[in-house]
Amino acid sequence: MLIAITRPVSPTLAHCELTHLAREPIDAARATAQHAAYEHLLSALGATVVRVPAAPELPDAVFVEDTAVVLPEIGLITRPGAPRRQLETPAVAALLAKFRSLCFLTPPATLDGGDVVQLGRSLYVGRSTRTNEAGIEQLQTIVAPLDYRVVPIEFTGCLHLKSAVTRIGDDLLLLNPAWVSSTNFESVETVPIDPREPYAANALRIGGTVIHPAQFPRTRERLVDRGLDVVSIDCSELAKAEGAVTCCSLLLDAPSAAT
Ligand code: CIR
Repeated sequence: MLIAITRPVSPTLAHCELTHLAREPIDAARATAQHAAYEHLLSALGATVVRVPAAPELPDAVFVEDTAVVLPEIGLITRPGAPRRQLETPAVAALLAKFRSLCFLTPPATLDGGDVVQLGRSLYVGRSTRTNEAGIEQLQTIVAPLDYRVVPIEFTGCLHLKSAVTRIGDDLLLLNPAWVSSTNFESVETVPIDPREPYAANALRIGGTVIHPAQFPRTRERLVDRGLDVVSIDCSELAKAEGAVTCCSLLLDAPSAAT
């Protein structure tokens, strides 16, 4: 069964970390409603939503993607690059331990799950303000025996690699060419976002469906033209906190008995 790990929106979301966006008021109640619709959609698409307990005092706790990298073989608990966000990981680890053997990054490594794009046995990892060389090296050491290769990627313009590129098909990526070069992903086809929608590359694929932010209709058009099944969702309030659709869940397969 497909498990989607999520975590409630904190009432302190307006105090979130921000890197590329100017701070503006965030309506936590509206963000909570958008998050509830997101969870509902995950359920409708066949996922069992399992929530990490709320952490009202941790503004960015809703962005669970950054706290772990989940592979079929292991769950790697990260050390998020924003020090305040490292407080988010223990509760995620406690829950993820029900589904995976856990590994942990250790200092001085930092790595955000939002910087890791998986394509088969390749883990593309963005060099970012959150993910450092030690983080990439420790990831490599942990996953090499499991037969994964780690490919460091340069990108620019956004917080995480997954803001610039995400997987929307078995061998298909949605990508902002202004932020990351498609030449990094050899032998994989890419769909470029509409250049007027720079934040539109973050999409979440579940089965044959692509969840995509409703704020980006022009890029959606490109996905639909491509024959993809797209469900648009309003995550405009979470976007003010520099989040989008991948960052609010960790998706993993688990045997039915594990829940
Ligand atoms: C942060 O700066 O860490 C949060 N405000 C946003 C994190 C979004 N995470 C993601 O896209 N993977």
